[in-house]
Amino acid sequence: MNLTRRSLLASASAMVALPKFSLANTDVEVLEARRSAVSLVSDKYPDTEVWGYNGGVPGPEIRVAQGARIRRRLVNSLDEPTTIHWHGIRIENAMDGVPGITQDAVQPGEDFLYDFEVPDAGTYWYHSHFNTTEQISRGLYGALIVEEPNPPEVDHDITVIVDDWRLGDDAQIDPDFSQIHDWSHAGRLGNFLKASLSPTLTEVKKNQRLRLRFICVATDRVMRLALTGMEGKVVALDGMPLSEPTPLEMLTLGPAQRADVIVDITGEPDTDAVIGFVGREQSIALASLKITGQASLSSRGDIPRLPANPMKQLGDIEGAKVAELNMEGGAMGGLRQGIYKGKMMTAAKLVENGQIWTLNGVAGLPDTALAEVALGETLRIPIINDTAFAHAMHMHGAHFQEILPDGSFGPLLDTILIERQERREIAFTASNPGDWVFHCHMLSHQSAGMITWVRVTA
Ligand SMILES: [Cu+2]
Repeated sequence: MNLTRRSLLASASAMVALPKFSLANTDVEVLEARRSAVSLVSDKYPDTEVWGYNGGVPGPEIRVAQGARIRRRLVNSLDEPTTIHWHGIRIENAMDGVPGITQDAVQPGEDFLYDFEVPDAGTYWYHSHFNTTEQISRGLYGALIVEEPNPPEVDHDITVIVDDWRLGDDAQIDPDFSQIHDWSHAGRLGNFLKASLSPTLTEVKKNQRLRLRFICVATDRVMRLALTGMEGKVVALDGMPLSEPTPLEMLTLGPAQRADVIVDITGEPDTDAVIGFVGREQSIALASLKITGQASLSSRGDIPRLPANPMKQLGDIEGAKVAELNMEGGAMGGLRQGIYKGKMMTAAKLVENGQIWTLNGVAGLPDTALAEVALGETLRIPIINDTAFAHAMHMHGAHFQEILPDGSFGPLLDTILIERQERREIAFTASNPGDWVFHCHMLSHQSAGMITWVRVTA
C-alpha cells in the first residue's frame, strides 16, 4: 500500500465518552489505556487495532482554563506497564510520569492518580512514557489544551494532531518495533500520514479566522506542513506565545513539537483550503476544507499576539553553569564504544543490547545527571550533534531558550530540532525542583540510547 492511495484521507477522531471511576467522595475522570479498534484509514479498509486512551486515537482532548487543576486516573488495561507524561507542562516532579525516575510504572490492572495545576496557557499533549516507541506508535496520546482567560477572537479553534503510521496492507500496525535499521537511521518512519481535527471541520468561509493548534505526535518523522488557501502567522511554539508572531511559511515540526497559528481563509469560494504535508518527492493533502462562501466582504485585519504566560524568560547568562552535550552514534556515525549500564562496551556489544546512540559517551539513562543546578541558577547546554541524523531534544519540567549566534535568545521551547552535524546551545533558569529527563523525542533514538537527565535542587 503506498502513500498516495491513502493520502487524501483527512479525518476527524470520533468523540469518546469518558468513563467515571468512583472514589469515596468525588468522581475522577479516567484515562483507560487499552486495546481497541478504530477506523484509521478509511471505510475501504478494516479497522486498525490500536492502543488508546478510552478506546480512541487520539485519546480524549483535555481542555481546561489556565490555572485549573487536572485530575485524571490512569487505569492500565494493557498487558504491559505504562505511565502518562504531560508534555510541556510545568508540573510537579512526582506527576511527570517518567517510570523509574518520578514514579513506578503502573502495572497491568493497576491505576495511578495524576493531579496537578496547569500554570501556562497553550497547546500541550499527553502520552505514554513507558516503552514509548511502541506505546505512542500504537496510539497512546491525546491533546491537552489550556485556554487563555481572554483568547483572541476566532471563528474556529481547532486542534490538529498529525501522526505517521506504519501499516501493512491490512491497515494493521507493523508489530516489529525493534528494527536496528530504523533505530540507527531516522527512526521508525511510517507509510500513512494522518491529521486528526478536533472538533471536526470540513467547511469554512472566505475571511473566516481560524486558530489551528498543530501537535506532531509522530514517532520519528519531522513534519513539514504547508497551508494553502489561508494566510496568517505563527503565534505560539510548544505552547508558549511568541512575543512577536512570525509570518507563516513552511511549518516544520519535529516529533513532540507544537505550533499555534492564526490564519484567515483567503481562498475563493468553491475552492479548498488545504493543510498539506510537503515531502521530498510529493506533497500530500492531510486535510481539505471546502470554502463554501464568504463570511464578510473585508479581511479581518492584523493577527493578534497571545497574552504572555507567567514564565520567566532568560536574563543575564553571565556566570551560568555550562554542561556540554555530545551526541554520537547511529549509522555513519563512527561510534566505537560507549558506556551502558555502567559498563564500557564496544559498538557491537552496544548494538547487542539494543543501544546505538550515546550522549556524552553513555547509552541509556546515566547514573549521574548531566548537570545539577539549584533553583534560580541558569544552565547552559551546548549541544553538538556529531551524528548523521537530526534529533529532537525534549526537556521535561522546563521550557528553555536557544542562545542564538548573535547572543540573543530564541523563543521558549520544550523540544528543539537539531539537524545533523549542527551545534546549538540552549539555556534555562531552574525554577522547578526534581530530576528531569532530557531525551531525543525521536522515540527510536530514545529507546536506543539518547536519554539523560538534569537535577534541579530545591
Ligand atoms: Cu534522535
